[in-house]
Amino acid sequence: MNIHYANFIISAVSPKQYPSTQYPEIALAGRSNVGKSSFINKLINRKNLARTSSKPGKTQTLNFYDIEHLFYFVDVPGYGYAKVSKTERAKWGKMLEDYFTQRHTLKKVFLLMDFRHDPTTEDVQMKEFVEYYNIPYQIIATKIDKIPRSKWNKHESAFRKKLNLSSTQPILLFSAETGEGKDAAWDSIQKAIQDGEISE
Ligand SMILES: Nc1nc2c(ncn2[C@@H]2O[C@H](COP(=O)(O)OP(=O)(O)OP(=O)(O)O)[C@@H](O)[C@H]2O)c(=O)[nH]1
Ligand SMILES: [Mg+2]
Repeated sequence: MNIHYANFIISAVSPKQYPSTQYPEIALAGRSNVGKSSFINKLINRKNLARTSSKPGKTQTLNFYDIEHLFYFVDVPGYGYAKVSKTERAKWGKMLEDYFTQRHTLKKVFLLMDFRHDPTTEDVQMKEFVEYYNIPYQIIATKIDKIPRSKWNKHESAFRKKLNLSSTQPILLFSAETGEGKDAAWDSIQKAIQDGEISE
């Protein structure tokens, strides 16, 4: 996919701030520092449209990016950042629950998880959360360039076990560094945003 137009639209914390133009949406969720912003930038070939953060946990809003006037990427603030207070955490939970329950244009959630480590308890909870709300999702293992190819199978098995995935459920292996997995990610997006429509 060749992207000509990609633009940051709005930071939102509550439904009334979501963009009113109704494009299908793909949300990126995952722990802080997992590579959500880098994923967006790599897919659209921009260095820094989605701000990659030096301070993890700093972004506390849903950031909407218009891609080609075709769909939105929604960069969801990361979880698992220890220095966030209980109040902040509760606000974050409410923001996500509002978003998942009220945003009917949401087509799929990409759940990003660091391929180097076993999924965390919060990763597992996030997966259960989207399953609970019946939202289609895709597990994306990030930073695969940091793991030698010979160990990929081992890491993938660990993911399957921890996340309790069926053997047919795909894990998309991705690197924002090398671009590996980019085509598969675009395929997944295209399937999701065409959902229910007759493609021409
Ligand atoms: N080697 C490697 N580094 C990556 C990859 N993806 C992201 N990074 C690095 O990981 C760090 C965090 O990336 P971000 O994209 O800012 O992570 P994020 O999930 O958006 O983080 P928050 O916005 O804090 O939730 C940056 O230093 C990136 O350069 C990858 O695929 N490979
Ligand atoms: Mg980010």
